Amino acid sequence: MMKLISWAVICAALLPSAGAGGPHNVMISNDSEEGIVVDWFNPSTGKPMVFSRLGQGESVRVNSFVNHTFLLRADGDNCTTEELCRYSTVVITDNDDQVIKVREGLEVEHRDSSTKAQYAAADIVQNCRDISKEQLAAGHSSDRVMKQMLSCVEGKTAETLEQLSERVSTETRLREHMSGNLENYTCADEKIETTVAEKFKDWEHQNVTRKIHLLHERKASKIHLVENFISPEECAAIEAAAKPILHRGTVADGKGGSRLSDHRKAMQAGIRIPFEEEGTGSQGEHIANLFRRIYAYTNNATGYGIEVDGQEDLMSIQYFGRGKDDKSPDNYRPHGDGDIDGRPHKRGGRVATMVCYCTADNLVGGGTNFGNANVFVKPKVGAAAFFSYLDSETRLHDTGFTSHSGCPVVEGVKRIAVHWMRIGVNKEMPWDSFNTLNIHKSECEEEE
Ligand SMILES: *[C@@H]1O[C@H](CO)[C@@H](O)[C@H](O)[C@H]1NC(C)=O
Ligand SMILES: *[C@@H]1O[C@H](CO)[C@@H](O)[C@H](O)[C@H]1NC(C)=O
Ligand SMILES: *[C@@H]1O[C@H](CO)[C@@H](O)[C@H](O)[C@H]1NC(C)=O
Ligand SMILES: *[C@@H]1O[C@H](CO)[C@@H](O)[C@H](O)[C@H]1NC(C)=O
Ligand SMILES: *[C@@H]1O[C@H](CO)[C@@H](O)[C@H](O)[C@H]1NC(C)=O
Ligand SMILES: *[C@H]1O[C@@H](CO)[C@H](O)[C@@H](O)[C@@H]1NC(C)=O
Repeated sequence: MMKLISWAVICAALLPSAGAGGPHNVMISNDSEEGIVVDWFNPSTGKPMVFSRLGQGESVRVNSFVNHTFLLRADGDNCTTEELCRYSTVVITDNDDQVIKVREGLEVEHRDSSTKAQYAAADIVQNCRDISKEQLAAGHSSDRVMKQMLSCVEGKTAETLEQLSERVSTETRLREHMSGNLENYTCADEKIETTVAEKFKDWEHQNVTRKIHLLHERKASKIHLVENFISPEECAAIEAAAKPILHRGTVADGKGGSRLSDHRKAMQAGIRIPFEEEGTGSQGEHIANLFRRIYAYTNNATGYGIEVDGQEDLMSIQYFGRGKDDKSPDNYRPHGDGDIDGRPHKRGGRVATMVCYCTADNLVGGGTNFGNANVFVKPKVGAAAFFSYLDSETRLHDTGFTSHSGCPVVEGVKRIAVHWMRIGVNKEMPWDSFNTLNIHKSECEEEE
């Protein structure tokens, strides 16, 4: 319900001071638990005067001018206007479409045309989230709710934000905002299966043809599922190499190093590639074969043309379920493996990842969820999830579609062999001559 103030009564009080910008249409609404009193500061006397009282669902519209000040206070407070208890003030800006919402604790949200895009995005997400909540409550599957939420947000952003120049950054923000909320629903759904691809292709390598599911296909971001990518012998060789050196995983610390974090809870072991064992029929040869296959596939899928020299080790990562009551299950919260901020590639930075599924014994949870791309991969022994996050032509990184999580492992064991691929490394400048900010160590030393 909109409270209408008689213009005749207030116009006199709201006359502009000389040279002030406006008038601007301003709406003030009560979004709080308590009644709100709106006082207007008379510029000539400097004294507040009661302009409106806003009860349940009420708002008031007024034409006002730049620098006019309104005072907002709780109706219930036993205060005189001279001696205020709790209050907030708001100053009218020189922009159109001003909306002032008074929230809990007299917190003021003041929007205008300059902040519109930002708030439009938040509103759309809120609105779509409310719809999704209702659907979840009505017992729809979380997969279906997620799809509906995505199309809700996409549909609305297209119509609402098209005109606004902030489109790209807003959509990125939206996707992140949204996937944060959907992440938990998706991971908690035990029945969810791997996303069904719209397109498939075959990849032939050394006389073996493998089926590829193209789950997400953009220039700067691709997500593929490769069937029968890793053999049982290869998995066994990796597990044997990992066993004596398993330790708790770490994350980059933003200062060039790494640290322990609850966002990444799993055991891992880095496995050096024993190229010297190639052609010997040993266990090490299996590992080297897999490694070369990873590069063959990556180059085929992306055109990066990268080589095995100077690259990171293979990583064996193992997640152990401890049951539904475990408050802190093994998982890896949403993250990008390299830069996914749309910016140009930094030399030596990661550009693609291969996740090979080796063990999924009695597994509950543990899916790989690409929340922003609406892609979910359920671990399947022998298969691999491939994703890349650099456009090989423009050399610009993905804008967030390959952000992914390792869902909490509730029961069973998940073992994966992961490899992160980089561009700009070689024998002379291997990956570990760069720190986690992709600054080559010699550059740091020069600066110091
Ligand atoms: C509003 O206030 C600011 C800061 O005091 C001042 O710089 C500006 O000129 C004022 N604008 C008008 C239109 O009075
Ligand atoms: C408000 O405060 C005055 C002075 O302290 C007091 O006399 C009066 O009873 C109070 N009114 C209410 C409704 O609390
Ligand atoms: C999702 O789960 C994580 C970990 O339990 C929690 O920290 C986070 O707040 C949850 N997010 C939402 C939106 O519920
Ligand atoms: C990728 O492999 C397929 C067949 O396996 C082949 O037809 C295609 O030309 C390859 N593409 C590139 C870019 O190497
Ligand atoms: C693939 O098959 C062809 C023809 O049978 C054979 O000549 C070639 O050596 C095979 N290549 C590999 C890598 O096994
Ligand atoms: C603001 O006014 C108070 C007192 O009338 C009501 O109790 C609140 O419900 C109302 N807030 C909203 C959001 O309408």
